[in-house]
Amino acid sequence: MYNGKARAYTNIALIKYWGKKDKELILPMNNSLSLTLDAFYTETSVSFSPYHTKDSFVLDGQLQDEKATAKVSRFLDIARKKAGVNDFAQVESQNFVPTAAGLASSASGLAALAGACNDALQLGLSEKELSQLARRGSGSACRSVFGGFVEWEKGHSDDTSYAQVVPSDDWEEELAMIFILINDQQKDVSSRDGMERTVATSDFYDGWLETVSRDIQTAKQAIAAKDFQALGEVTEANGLKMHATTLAATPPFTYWSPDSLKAMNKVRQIRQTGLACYFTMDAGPNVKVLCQKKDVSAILAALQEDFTKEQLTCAYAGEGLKSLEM
Ligand code: 2P0
Repeated sequence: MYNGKARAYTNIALIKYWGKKDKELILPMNNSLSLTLDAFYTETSVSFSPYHTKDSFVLDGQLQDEKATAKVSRFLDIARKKAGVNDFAQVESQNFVPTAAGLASSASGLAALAGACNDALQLGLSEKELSQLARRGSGSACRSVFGGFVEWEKGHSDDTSYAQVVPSDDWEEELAMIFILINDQQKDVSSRDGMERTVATSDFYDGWLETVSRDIQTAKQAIAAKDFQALGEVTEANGLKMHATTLAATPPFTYWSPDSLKAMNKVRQIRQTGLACYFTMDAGPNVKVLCQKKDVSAILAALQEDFTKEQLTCAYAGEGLKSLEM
């Protein structure tokens, strides 16, 4: 029996990953840039043993079905191949999220699993190699290997596609992200299906690709200059462009719900009162608000005029993947 355990934090992209060039290797169409956050994380332990007769996956105390276990098994196969091991594994994961509002993240989950496998199988991977391995589980997971600002270099092969830290002189310590949890009755389009449909059919996808590298440059310059307005503006614009591509897909779809629009408008109103804050959204209805730590209480107070306290969670910069004692 050989065991490993690790913790990884979730990350939110300021410049989004949207579309795959290679589905098998999970190579993205464009670079992305994220902020790792402290509020949501996953702890995962894995134990391989010749006595296990199949892989099993327990998430938050619940034994998972075949479909969820198959996704974990596909990832374990990659790790097993690296180690030259054939044993089955028991995987146990716990998501730490402040409320049960659908914020469980594949980024923290697959990054933690990569770290746990690295320890259990004694793969001795560097951070760069851990990022490459996590990417095979879920694209955004490669960014959760690192803390603070992180860029995923799209690369052109398994070896060249990985994330690295964006130098920031610890500026992220001055920033925050407020999550506005939106309850939504809509049926989900998974990010995996959503990006596939968009790449295959959206008339706007070429426009997305044409501008995203410029957005990455703008974001990196803003981080280097500690220019919050510039970072906020490019974050908000890039997120809107990503969501615009879904409206031009066939069939069209959107992750926005009426309350998402209400939240976006509220953020614009708060900004007009002189408090710097900018929104972004991912493959779901929740709205995330990038702001500066010094403004958090004023922005929370303004958001509470339209949203309940339970809907609001504030996160700060988080750290990278960490090995834990079993
Ligand atoms: C991102 N998203 O950059 C973008 C923005 C959602 C919208 O990465 O198929 O779970 O496992 O590689 O990483 C969510 O997609 O997708 C995501 P897979 P993943 O954060």
